[in-house]
Amino acid sequence: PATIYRKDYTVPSYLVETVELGFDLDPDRTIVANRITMQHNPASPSRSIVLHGEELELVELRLNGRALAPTEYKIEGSVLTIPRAPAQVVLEIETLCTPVQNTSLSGLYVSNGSFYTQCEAEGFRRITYFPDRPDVMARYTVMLRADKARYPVLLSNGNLIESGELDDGRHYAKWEDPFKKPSYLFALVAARLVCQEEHYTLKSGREVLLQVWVEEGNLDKTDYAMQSLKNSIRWDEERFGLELDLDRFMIVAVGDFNMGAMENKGLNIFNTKFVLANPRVATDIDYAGIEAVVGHEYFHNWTGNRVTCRDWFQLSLKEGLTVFRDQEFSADMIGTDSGRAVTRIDQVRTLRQAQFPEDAGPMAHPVRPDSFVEINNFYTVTVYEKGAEVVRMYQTLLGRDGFRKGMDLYFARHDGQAVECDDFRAAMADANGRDLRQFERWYSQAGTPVVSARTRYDAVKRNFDIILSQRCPATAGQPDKLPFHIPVAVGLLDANGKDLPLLLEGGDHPKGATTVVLELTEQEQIFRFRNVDERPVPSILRDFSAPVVLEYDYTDDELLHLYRHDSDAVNRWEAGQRLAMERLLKLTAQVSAHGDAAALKLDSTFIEAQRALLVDEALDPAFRELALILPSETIIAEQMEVVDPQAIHTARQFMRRTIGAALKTELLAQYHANQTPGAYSPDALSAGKRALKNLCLSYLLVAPDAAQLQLAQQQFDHASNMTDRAAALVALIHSGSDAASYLDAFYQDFANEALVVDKWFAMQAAAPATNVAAVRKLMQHPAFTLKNPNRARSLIFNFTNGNPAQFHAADGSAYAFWAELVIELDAINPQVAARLARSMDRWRRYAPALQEKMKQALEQVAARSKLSNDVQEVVSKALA
Ligand code: BAL
Ligand code: ZN
Repeated sequence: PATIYRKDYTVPSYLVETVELGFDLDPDRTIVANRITMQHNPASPSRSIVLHGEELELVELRLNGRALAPTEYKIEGSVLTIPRAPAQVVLEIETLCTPVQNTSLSGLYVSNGSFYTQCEAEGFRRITYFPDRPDVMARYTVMLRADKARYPVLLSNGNLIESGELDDGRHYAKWEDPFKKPSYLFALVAARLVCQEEHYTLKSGREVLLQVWVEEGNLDKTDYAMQSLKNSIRWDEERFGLELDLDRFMIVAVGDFNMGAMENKGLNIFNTKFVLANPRVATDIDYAGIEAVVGHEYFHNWTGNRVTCRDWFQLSLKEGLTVFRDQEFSADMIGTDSGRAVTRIDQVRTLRQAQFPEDAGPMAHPVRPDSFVEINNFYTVTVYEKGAEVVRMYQTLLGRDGFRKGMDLYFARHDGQAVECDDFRAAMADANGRDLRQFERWYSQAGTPVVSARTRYDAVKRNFDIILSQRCPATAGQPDKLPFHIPVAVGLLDANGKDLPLLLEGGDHPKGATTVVLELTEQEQIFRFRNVDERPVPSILRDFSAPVVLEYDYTDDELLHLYRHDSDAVNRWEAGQRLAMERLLKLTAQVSAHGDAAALKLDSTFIEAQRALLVDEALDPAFRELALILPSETIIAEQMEVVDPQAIHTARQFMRRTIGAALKTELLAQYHANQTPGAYSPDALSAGKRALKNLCLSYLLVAPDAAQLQLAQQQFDHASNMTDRAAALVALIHSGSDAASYLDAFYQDFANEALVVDKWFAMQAAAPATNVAAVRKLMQHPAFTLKNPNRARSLIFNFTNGNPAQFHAADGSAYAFWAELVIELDAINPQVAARLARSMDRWRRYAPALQEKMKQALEQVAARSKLSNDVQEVVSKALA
């Protein structure tokens, strides 16, 4: 397959003004009539009309009223070219497609008997021939016709302008989108659905109609999505002055969906996972996910839809920015500093768990990639989460007000346009009179920068110097990197743990500031703080001010000091993680050397630090929970030269068991102190209490006695919400006791709730006792199917990515399983298959015996003759 390069971008030869689409919807044979008015783009030297189409049967192609003979156009692969076209063109195209056979879930497809679409990135070309590229923006009118009994609800983008009856029990609906949009934002739904709706008044006084559409039987699970939508609308008005531009905004939930959700103009289509919730079926994490994703898709209406991407290399222009916006929304919804810090810690954990490994692996790419084979492979944690970090750094450098000025200028300049990441950066720079040229490297250079800090204290002159240097590891195609522009937020703690007022030489921060942002732009720089009366403990990279690895030679005492006192909650948490990581790495090395956990020891210093934190009632329960979670097995693996997954698991379990035993009294006390009686509420404080309580339970259940087992069993039996019920079940599964009867009971209770059945598979997939044979057995369960992405991910991905000790079993049996599943899934849904293929990204970091077997599995997949571009790109990069 061909590689596509950013440098090869050319403007579209023709620009589209209007699109009129007519659909006669039938699962086996949908007829799509498409009338496009277009005109030659004066900026293009080409007079060829270029259209994209895939899996379509072309019935007729007319140009300015005349049917074209097959000799008058050319179809090569997925490109249809009409050479020597006139300047003004009306194209009429009739095609056929077969939605019921579309298992890729890209384009028009059938889920549970109804029609849905997914067009980003390149799904529209599976619906009709079209210049399917984001810089072609047009106005759409859509006529939907379908059987009324089977598809009573007919939806598309924009406003409903007409509807009525047709012959033979059919009906129609005509929709018009008043805004021009790229084809990837097109959507239709024809389904048997019901909705929760509400009239909502915008700040301006204008009234809009909000709807959340779901399958019958799910109307008791739409309240939180609706509330989140209203909160999102209000937040974007208040924080960014951005108003909903449509009279009607719809969310539709569908069970078969590749992504989390999709921001189609006025008609967001969502994975059910991010809409449906009530206390019985959804956990606190599910509720938080719904708020974030509803916000995310809504915020795209401005950052993505009104201003879109020139080409798919610019994907982070809308995704990084919109993730940042949804992160800020979620933090503002909690509304407290400690709540904000908790959301920030979660973001850091995601980066370390998924983005740093990606940035160090064979699929490493810049936030704005230079090339790709399959764009669907670039909906990554780098484009999304690192992209959001890059946007966050503007705010860190420019301040909230400066960032807002930049946003205002961005919309003033580019509303209605398809633009580049550079345009966003220029708006930020110009609105603030700042030179952000060097900042461009965050978009163009892959890899996680390492910031190395040294300090020196001059007691006579009362100077404290922080010497920062930076480097960035080589990545594929980028052996050498230039220095980044890195904001490093710093504070200094005195011996009592108090923040010192800072006086940075050459700095222009306010007097008395206790955190200042150092701007590291060179390979090495010295920052001098004056009037420092004693050697302080530096708190560096506060609030995780840049997506980097920070190296600093902290002593244990310094880390303990920060862990006790740092006013910056993120760095306070970070100090605990460093203390834990040092120990985990040592313990892992010991297990590797001796083969078991017999001789392991955990020092009381660490245990006492954890005890003190656990019982510190001044701290937010959610913060205490995060502080007590040890770095994950994946994050530990990233710190090792040669990864030994079993040793990591053994060492981490040893540490959890030791903490569980040593803090038993406090864990029990906190377990009881953090109950949330009364009606369930997903608010941050209640959710934090449940999180802490359930973390205590999990520690108590690592090596439980009868009383502790009973605690979990009782929680399972009497839980009034899914958070507590699922947590009890997970604790029981991980305890090593026989949890079969609880698993059965859980399944029986929720067999009709697809999202809960996903949880049931997921918790078993990640359980320490689940080996590949057990996964194969679960695949035989009547509720399992590879065709539903959520189900496939729940069992297969949670095993390959969430159960490293079993996935890396010494005999390589799980690697063979992985290869089998990648191949099987590829025939069904290449996007999902390619995600699974990524489980092998880090294969070169394992011991030679494992490496050899992983390589064989990769080669087995690569050798298949009928691979999708998606999977081929991933495995060939892994093997390169
Ligand atoms: N645009 C794809 C789904 C999302 O990021 O919202
Ligand atoms: Zn998005």
